Amino acid sequence: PDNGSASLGHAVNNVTDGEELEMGSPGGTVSSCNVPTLAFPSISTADFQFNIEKASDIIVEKVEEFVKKLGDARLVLVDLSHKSKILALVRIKATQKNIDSSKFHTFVGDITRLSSEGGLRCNVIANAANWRLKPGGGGVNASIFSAAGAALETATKERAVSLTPGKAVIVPLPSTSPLFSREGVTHVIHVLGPNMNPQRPNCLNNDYIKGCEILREAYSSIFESFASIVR
Ligand code: AR6
Repeated sequence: PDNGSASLGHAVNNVTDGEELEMGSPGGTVSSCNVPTLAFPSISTADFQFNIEKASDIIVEKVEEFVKKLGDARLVLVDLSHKSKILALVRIKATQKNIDSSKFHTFVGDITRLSSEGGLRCNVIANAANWRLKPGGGGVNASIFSAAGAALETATKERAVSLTPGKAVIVPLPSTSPLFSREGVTHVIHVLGPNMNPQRPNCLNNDYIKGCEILREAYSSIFESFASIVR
C-alpha cells in the first residue's frame, strides 16, 4: 500500500491532558505540534452488536501493545455521545492499566469533524466498514463515505473490492476530498470487524471465541496500518 510519509506535516492540536475532551471543550489544554494521530471508532459494538465489556478489554489490550511501538504517534478512540458506554469502559480500564495518557485518550465527537468542530487534528481515521466496502449502511461507515465524497469511493475501489473479517485496507485520500481539505485527513483505514448481528452477513451466532479473535485481529490490522503510514 501507498503510505506516503509526506502526510505527516500537519499541525496537530495536541491534547496534552489525556482526559476525555468534549467537542470544543474550553478546558482542554491545546498546543500545536506535528504529532501523527489515528482516530478510530469502537469496531463492531453498534450495528454489529458485539458485547461492549469484551470489546473494551480488547481495545485496551491492543492499545497497550501498540502505543509502545508507535513512537510519538497517538491513538484516539472516538464516539459520538457523552453517554457512550464503550468510551467510559475504555477510560476506566486504560487508567487501571496505566496507559500513557499522552499517547492514548478518548474523545467525544463526530469522526468526520474532529478538526473543524473538535479542534483535534487527526491525519488518519479508521472506519468500521462492511465486507463490500460500500458507502451507506448507517453508522460510522455512512458518515465517513458521505463526508469524504466520491473521491473516497473511487480511491477505495482502486485498493480493494471486499474485506474479510479482521482485515484492513489503507486508502490514501485524494486532496479533493473535503475530509482532506477541511479536516486534514490523509488516509482512511477501512476494517471489517466481527459481526454478531443476525441481520448482517457472516454472523458469528454469539461465538465469542471466534469473535474476540477477529476483533483482536481487526485492531492489530488498524494499528499496523497506521504504523506503516507513519513510518
Ligand atoms: N463519529 C464517531 N463515532 C461514530 C460515528 C461518527 N460519525 N458514527 C457511529 N459512531 P457502527 P459496527 C460509533 O455501527 O458496529 C455499518 O452499517 C458508534 O457509536 O458504525 O462495526 C457498516 O456498513 C459505535 O461506537 O459499526 C457495517 O455493515 C462505533 O462507531 C456495520 O455498520 C461503531 O458503530 C458495522 O457495524
